[in-house]
Amino acid sequence: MSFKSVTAAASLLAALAAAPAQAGVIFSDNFDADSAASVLNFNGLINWTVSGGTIDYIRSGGFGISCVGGTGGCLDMDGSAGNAGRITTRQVFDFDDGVEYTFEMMLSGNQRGGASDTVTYGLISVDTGFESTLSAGPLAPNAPFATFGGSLLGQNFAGNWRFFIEGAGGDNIGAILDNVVLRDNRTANVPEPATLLLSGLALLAAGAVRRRGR
Ligand SMILES: [Ca+2]
Ligand SMILES: [Ca+2]
Repeated sequence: MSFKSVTAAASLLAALAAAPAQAGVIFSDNFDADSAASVLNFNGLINWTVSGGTIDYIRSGGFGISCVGGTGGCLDMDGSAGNAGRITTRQVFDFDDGVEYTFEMMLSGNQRGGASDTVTYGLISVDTGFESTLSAGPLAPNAPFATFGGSLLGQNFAGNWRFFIEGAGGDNIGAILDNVVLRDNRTANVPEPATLLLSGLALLAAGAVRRRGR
């Protein structure tokens, strides 16, 4: 390897090392970019389709609702049409068998009094329509934001899937959803390969310099 190609490779690796440190994240949504204002029965989510009812898009502070961090956007999982809706990822995930993935979302109570709310979530197979469903809640109306979800370990898991999250009921005040994250745990908990490569490259470069010095 010439010194020039070593330099070029080092530049490339430096760029890789500067990539976001969110190791393992294969999908995330904080709902901050979907709309500049609150919209009832919103159906224009960037990353999700809405079906089986409606959701409301909330800009933090709208309708007396705070999103995570008191800023940006979030969703009321029971919209304003008397039937809580389901959101389903537009993205299809091609999972591998035997691999652990982690799904997390933040939910608060409805923040407006009244009955407690439950949310279901899970995977739906694009290939067969099969659904694997879990439940979060019930959440008291004043329950603060907390993380729900957990690991999904694939057995007979290969294939194409979408994620869904669905409110329950129809009183038009639902649990509040924010900060959805999906991780591939193969890469979430290991040292960044770019760091290891850079170490190897430093050794190569040292060797090249030694040879030039002869
Ligand atoms: Ca948000
Ligand atoms: Ca409700």
